[in-house]
Amino acid sequence: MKKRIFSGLIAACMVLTVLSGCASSGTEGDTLVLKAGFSTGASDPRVVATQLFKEEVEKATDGRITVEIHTDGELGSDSELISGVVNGEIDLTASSAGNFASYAPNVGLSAFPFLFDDFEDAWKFVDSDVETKAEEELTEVNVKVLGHYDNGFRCVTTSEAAGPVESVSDMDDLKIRTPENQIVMQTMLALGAEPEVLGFAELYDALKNGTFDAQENPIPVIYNNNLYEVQANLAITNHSYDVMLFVIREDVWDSLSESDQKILLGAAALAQEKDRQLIKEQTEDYIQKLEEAGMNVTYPDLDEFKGATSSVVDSFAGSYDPELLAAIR
Ligand code: EAX
Repeated sequence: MKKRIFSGLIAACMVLTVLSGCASSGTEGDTLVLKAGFSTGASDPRVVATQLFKEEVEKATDGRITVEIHTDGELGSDSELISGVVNGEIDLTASSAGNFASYAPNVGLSAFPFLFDDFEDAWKFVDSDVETKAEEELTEVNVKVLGHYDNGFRCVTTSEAAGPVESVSDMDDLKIRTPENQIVMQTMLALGAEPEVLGFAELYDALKNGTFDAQENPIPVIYNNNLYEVQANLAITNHSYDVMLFVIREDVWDSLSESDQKILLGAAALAQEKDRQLIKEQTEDYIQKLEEAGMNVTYPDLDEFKGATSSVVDSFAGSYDPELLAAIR
């Protein structure tokens, strides 16, 4: 009899061990390392903001969940970082919304030329349900949006040889590097330039060796990644607002307990605020720094640029949800 009770106890313990093993996945107690990758340097606001996200998450979980930050394209270019999240090699990244368009065509519509007058105008849109609707398709490709960082308003820089951009005619035949963003490329084509895609981590050297005459990026990116060392002129075009999606692998997100999900969302909200504050400040302060670093800054007539790019939205009529396009118009 004793033997039967003893073997019953053993069996019961084995069942409990198996159950607690299954039940524990995704609840309190699991340690987790989240690998985060970025195409830019550590001083870029998206990385500074994610550093705050890291600190908040590690503090709130007593180090049970940790975040590993990799910068300068170490884990790949923007499109490789995004595909890394999609196929589960990378857990977190932040990249311009337009870089996600190949997975979710409606995402990135906030990049249409001259859509917003200032940051408050842009943040109102990005935090609206129109943007949420545009991002819905991302969940089908394993991408969960944790927050909206800000890259700023994109401006054109050119080499000494290409000369400054004072008007649209100075954009004619300009060999300009762009990210893999169809709206930005169409905007450059509408201005008469010749856009070509290149990963951001290779951009500095490509400008240095003259592969491109020009590139376009927001003021903070130009300064924080030292592009003023290889570009002589900056034209304040603000031609495209560049929202960034701060994203996590959906499968990892789904495996988290509700309380851990709340911790990540709270940390992402603080990071988003930090990023936006830095980008706004740097956009206002860094033009002077770029002039002090030797860049020749011009302020072209933006009405001419707006006129030349007013047809860009129409060229995407077929590839965006008509309701979303109507909201944009
Ligand atoms: O900010 O590739 C680009 O031009 C993007 O702006 C990139 O994320 C750097």
